[in-house]
Formats: sequence, structure tokens, C-alpha cells
Amino acid sequence: MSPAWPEGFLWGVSTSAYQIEGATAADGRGPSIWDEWAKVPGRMRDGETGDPASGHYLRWREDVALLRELGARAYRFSIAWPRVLPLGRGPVNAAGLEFYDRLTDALCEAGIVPIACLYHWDLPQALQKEGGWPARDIAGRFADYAAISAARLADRIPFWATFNEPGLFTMFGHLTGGHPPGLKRTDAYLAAMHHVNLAHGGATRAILAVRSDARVGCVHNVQPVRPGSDAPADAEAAGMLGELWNRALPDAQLLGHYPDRIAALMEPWIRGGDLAAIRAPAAWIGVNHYSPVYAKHDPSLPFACAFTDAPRDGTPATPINWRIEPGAFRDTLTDVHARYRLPVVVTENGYGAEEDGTTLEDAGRIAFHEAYIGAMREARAQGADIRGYLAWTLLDNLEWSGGRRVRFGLVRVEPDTQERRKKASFAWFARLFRAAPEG
Ligand code: IFM
Repeated sequence: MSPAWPEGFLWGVSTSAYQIEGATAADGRGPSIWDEWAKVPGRMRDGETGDPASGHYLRWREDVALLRELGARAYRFSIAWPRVLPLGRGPVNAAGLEFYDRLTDALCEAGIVPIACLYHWDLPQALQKEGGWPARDIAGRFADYAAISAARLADRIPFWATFNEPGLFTMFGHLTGGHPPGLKRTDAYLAAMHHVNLAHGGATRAILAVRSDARVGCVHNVQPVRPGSDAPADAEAAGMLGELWNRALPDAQLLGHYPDRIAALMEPWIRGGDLAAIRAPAAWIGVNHYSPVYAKHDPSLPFACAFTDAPRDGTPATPINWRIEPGAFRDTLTDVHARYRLPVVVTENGYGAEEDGTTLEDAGRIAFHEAYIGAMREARAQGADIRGYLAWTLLDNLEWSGGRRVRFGLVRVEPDTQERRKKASFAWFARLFRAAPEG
């Protein structure tokens, strides 16, 4: 497979802080909105919390050794804002920054390119108390946090992502209510999107002020939204949901405007100069893609649209019922490249399953990645400028409110001991990565 891939292609894996670190109260870390959320019974499957997750905060050396053994060329991790700034602002927690400093050093020593994401959903709870993303002031707090992180790490971290999946966490946290802070308010949702966009622009400029050669981007969830039926109302719902889910964030960040259907709705939050402030120089775009999704018309809901089940048409699906459609991945990659004209890095793509550990053979996961990497190759052949593929994910982890039963890892993590056991997919990826040309 290697000849199809250029030198320097970023082959590797992604993780996120809250999903793997555990140690939520260690060394001065402050609480995040997910810690607060997990306190309420019934919200997290099996009563899980951020502890122990995958125990990475204690076992990070072992995990870097795994990355080295995997032959990963790149590794995307997220920095936990509440570890660096326990109150979201104000005094820096030295121990928190040191953790990421040591991790970065170890990655560099192993010859692995670090890619840091500043926000994978773990907002400091103290900032939530001040209003969270719907409060405009948060954009400045985020830029300050970005500057602090970059000042310490950007000498060794070449790639930075401001946010992971802003289209998702703004919607689930403020409109549909399934993520913290659990709001179901249209105004909060629209405001959150705009302030995340402002935060993206401010943070990008803050990182570039520290290090002008930093390559800054943002990681977006991009999934084609299809109508759930032939009804025209479902087609309209899919159009609306597609703009909210896939476009509202990257269009503002990269094209300088909100998509047509929602532009007027955003006006109450836009002040003079905002759109220019949001559109900061971007070096790349991250795409997280797993499957297409479906929409239906529902006049009782804001925007009259909702996610709905995929039709039962015999299309294969993963064990957690996510449709397996490599062609949709290929088209997503070509569309994103054509729309934004930026180098694309696939920052997440993976296969979730409940696995009881009786076997480490995960043939379904291998077949999934093989098919999706084949689709990525087709997208490249069609001209899409794709610079990397980071599988989701290195370790079995905390799948948010889904708990730890659904596993995406190439490495199994035993729930009671956090012992690591490599799955067959680990060896498959190791062969792939080692066959790729050096960069
Ligand atoms: O685990 C998540 C990740 O945090 C964001 N993207 C999708 C993954 C699988 O659900």
C-alpha cells in the first residue's frame, strides 16, 4: 500500500484527554464540565466518571512506548484546559503544563510528530459557572489558554488544533442537551457556536504570535446528512441539519461567513469585525468521519429537524450500528478539500464495538480501516490534498456518556487494572505504518 502515500504523510492515531487520562483530581487539576455531568446518576452508562478512564496520566510512558512500537509517525492528543488552568483563567497549574511538556518531549524523542488539540470538550467548570460558551467573554479566556500552552510547547509541537468537533459539542451541549451543560436552548446554541468561532480565531492568532511557523487548524466532524425518506420536508431537514452540523463552524472559520440557512439567525450575536476576527490564517483542516447520518422533519423542534435512524437497506454497519460506507468517506474528503482548499488531515476514523476481551482478534476493525484507507486513496487520486490519517484510537477509553463498554482502541484496556493488551488491529496498523515512506 505504501507507494500511494507521500513522504511525510502523518500516519498515526488520535486520543483525547478526558477519555484516557483519568486522575481528574491529581496534581492540581480543576474540575471540568464532564466531571460535574458525571456526578448525576443515570447520565453516564454504568455510573462511569473520568476516573480511571484508561489510566493514561499514570501510564503515559507505556503509551508512548506503544506508539513507538506501532510505528506511528504522528500522534494527536488533547490538552486538558482544567489541568493547565484549573479555574479556566488566572494562575497556571505548573504540574499540569509539565505533564504535557514531558509527553511532548517523549514523543519527539520517539520520532513521533505531536499534534496538540486545545479543546476536546473538557471545559473548566469554573468557566461554565460564568456562562460557558454562550457567554462572549469565553473567547478571550480561550485565547489566553492557547497562548499559555503554545508558549510552553510550540517550540516542539508543529501542529495545533483549536477545537475537536465544535459542530458536535455546541449542538449536543446547548440544543439537544445530551452533553454538558445539558441545555436545550436555541439562543444558547447559536451563541455558543459564534463564541467558539471567535475563540478559534483568537486562539489561532495567539499561537501564531508565539510561533509564526506553527501550523494551526481546527478539527471538524464532517458527515453527509441525508434525508430519512423521500418526503420533501425530510430533504429540507437534511439541508438544515447539514448546515448546522457540518458547515456553521468551518464556513465561518475558513470562508468568513455563516451558511445561507442560518446566516440571519446568527446576526444577534455578531458584532462589527467578528467575521474577520474568526477567519484567522489556517494551515490545515482536520476531518473526523465515521459514517453518514440521516435527518427527518420535526416541526416541534427548533430548526424543524432531527437526527433519525438510517434506512434498513442492507448496508453493512459496525456493531454499534454506524453504517460502513467508505464511498461516503471518499466523497467527504473530496468535498472538504474542494470547499476549503486546505490540506486535509483525517484526524479520526474508527470502529466501535463492545468487546469482552475473550479474544483480541478484531477482524471487523481491520476490514473497516482497510476499506476506509482505500477510500482515502481514491480521494487522493481525485485530487484531494490529504496529508495524514490518524485512526481513532490508540486505547480503549471512556466513550463519554456511553461509558467504557464501547471500544474503539487498537489496544485493549482492562477495565479493572488498566492493563494494556494489543489487539490484532495494532499489528495490522504497525505493518501499514512501517511500510510507509519516511518523511
Ligand atoms: O470518542 C469520540 C471522540 O471523542 C470524538 N469523535 C467520535 C469518537 C467516537 O464516538
